[in-house]
Amino acid sequence: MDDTIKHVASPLARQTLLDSDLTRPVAGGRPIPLLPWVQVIKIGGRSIMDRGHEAILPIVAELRALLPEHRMLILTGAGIRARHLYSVGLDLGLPVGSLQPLAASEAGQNGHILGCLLAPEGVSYIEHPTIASQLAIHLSASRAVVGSAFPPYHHHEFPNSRIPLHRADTGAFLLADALGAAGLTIVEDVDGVYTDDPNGPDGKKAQLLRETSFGDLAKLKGTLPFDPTLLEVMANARHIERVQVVNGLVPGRLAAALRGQHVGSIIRTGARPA
Ligand code: GWN
Ligand code: ATP
Repeated sequence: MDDTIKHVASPLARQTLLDSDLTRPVAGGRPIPLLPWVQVIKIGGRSIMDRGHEAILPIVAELRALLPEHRMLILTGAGIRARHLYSVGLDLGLPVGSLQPLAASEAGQNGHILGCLLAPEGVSYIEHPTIASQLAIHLSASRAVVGSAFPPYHHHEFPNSRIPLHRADTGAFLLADALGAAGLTIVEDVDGVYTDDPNGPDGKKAQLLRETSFGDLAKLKGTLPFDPTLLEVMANARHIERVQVVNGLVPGRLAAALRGQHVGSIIRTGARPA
């Protein structure tokens, strides 16, 4: 009977996945970049979208002008409606995994708004499952698509915080790194990352960090203009070596960043050159 047993030849078949010394020979390699030509752009929910047409229309014009030069995945953050949602949900005692999809849907709404405004250029909002499995074909049919920057954890959200830890900035980075994208630009309402919140009580003393790293930012005592978990995922980045944070309220900054100019804060990640 022995010769009827089928043995599956696999270097991982007979050993634990818990010992990294044993898995490294097969699992230690760098993953292939899936879409090395796509530029990922995260548009702030609170910092840009919540300001309405005064902030949104110039950004839309800039994105439109960039279409002939770049193929883009434009991802939107959630903004003030999610913050209101957190306060109502937390008051009711909802678990973090229930708050996460509710807040994520606000990021999606902002994406739908951008998708409508860029529709004449052939740009559409595409759903998370479409980003996961059909991004290449959509970006072959159109120069750009819009999606939600929130990572879709739902009830798989991590339970060590009452507010979802991984929000739009982290989601945009995770996606850009998984795709092996050409770059990630985060669009905010400040000139970049400062030593402290430039709009806070000690804002006048805050200094702009034109060039910094995830490690240096982790040592900063104050707040950041993005989810703190972004620093954790940057530490383990595989492809994206630097992220630029730019001020989307200043015309031309986003376009200049995509053309390779240093117009905001450049944050170096833990990814090593290939
Ligand atoms: O609904 O605006 O995708 O792209 O995290 O899940 O909460 O969903 O629970 O494909 O799967 O609200 O319905 O919504 O923003 O996330 O989407 O219109 O299952 O296209 O149905 O991973 O868009 O939405 O909110 O992104 O971030 O139907 Mo929305 Mo979001 Mo649409 Mo999506 Mo969530 Mo789907 Mo999903 Mo849910
Ligand atoms: P979302 O997309 O999640 O809605 P957002 O990216 O649009 O969010 P915020 O989360 O509000 O926007 O982040 C931008 C704000 O962060 C800035 O307006 C600024 O006041 C604040 N901020 C806090 N700390 C800093 C810092 N160290 N440097 C720069 N800005 C900071």
